[in-house]
Amino acid sequence: MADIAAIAARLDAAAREARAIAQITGQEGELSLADAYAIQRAAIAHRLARGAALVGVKMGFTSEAKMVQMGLTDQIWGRLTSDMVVANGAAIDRARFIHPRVEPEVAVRLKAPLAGEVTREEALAAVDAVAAALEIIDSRYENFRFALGDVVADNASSSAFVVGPWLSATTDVADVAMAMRVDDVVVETGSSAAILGDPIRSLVAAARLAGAAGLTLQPGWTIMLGGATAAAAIGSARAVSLDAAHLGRVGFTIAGEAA
Ligand code: 0L1
Ligand code: MG
Repeated sequence: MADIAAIAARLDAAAREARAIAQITGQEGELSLADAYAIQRAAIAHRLARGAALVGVKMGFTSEAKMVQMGLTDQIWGRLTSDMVVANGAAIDRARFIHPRVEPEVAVRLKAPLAGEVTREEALAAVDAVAAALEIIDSRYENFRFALGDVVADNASSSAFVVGPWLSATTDVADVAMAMRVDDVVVETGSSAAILGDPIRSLVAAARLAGAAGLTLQPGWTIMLGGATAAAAIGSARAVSLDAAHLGRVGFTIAGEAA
C-alpha cells in the first residue's frame, strides 16, 4: 500500500522547488490508478492550503498516438490551480520549471456544473466560452520519464497554462488548424481534431472521469481539453505562441535563467 501522504508531500516539494525526483513506481513498485489519483489530490491539497484555488481540470493523453504509446484506452486528468494561471502575453520566470514542454490546446470555460455520464449536447450546453490555449507540462520526474501511476500522481505533468481570447460558446472547435511557434520558428502544426477526434469529446470524458472521483466541474472553471500535437521542449526558449485559425493567438515569454 503506497504511503499517499508521504509521496504527495514529495511531489508537492518537487513542484515548488522545481527539482526533479526519482519515479515513484521505480522505488515502490506499481501504483494503482486509485492510489495515484489519491496522491494527486493530496499533493494539490498542499497548494490549496497555501492559498491557491481550484480553477479547473486538464485532460491528458487525449490523442490516439499518446494513448497507444502508453498502452492506454482512456484519458487521464489533473487539477488546475490559480497559481498555474499565466495571462495571455505575460512573461513567466524560467526558474519555476525543471524541463518544461508546451502543448497547443483548446480550452473551454463552463457556465454550469458538469459531472458524470453526459452527452455531447449536455456538455456543450454547459460551455460558456471557448479559446485556444497553451499548456506547459513539466514532469517532476527525472528525464521526463514515468509510468502511468507516476504521471497521474504528478497531476498529469501540468505546470502552467495560458488561455487566449475567450470566444462565444457557439464557435466551432472541432477542426481548428494550429501552428505553434517557439522563438518564431514553427515547431508543431496540427488540428484540434487530434483531440479525441473532437475536443468536446474530451469535455465529456472530463465530466465522467472527474465525476467518478467525486469532483463536479464547476461554473467558471477552465477545462484544458488536451494537446493537438506533440509537446515541444522550451527549456531555453524565450517566446512561445500559438496561432489557432479563427480562435486567434495566444502566447507567453520566458524570462530569467533555469533553476
Ligand atoms: O497534457 C498531456 O497530454 C500530458 C499528459 C502527461 C504526459 C506527459 O507529460 O506527456
Ligand atoms: Mg496537455
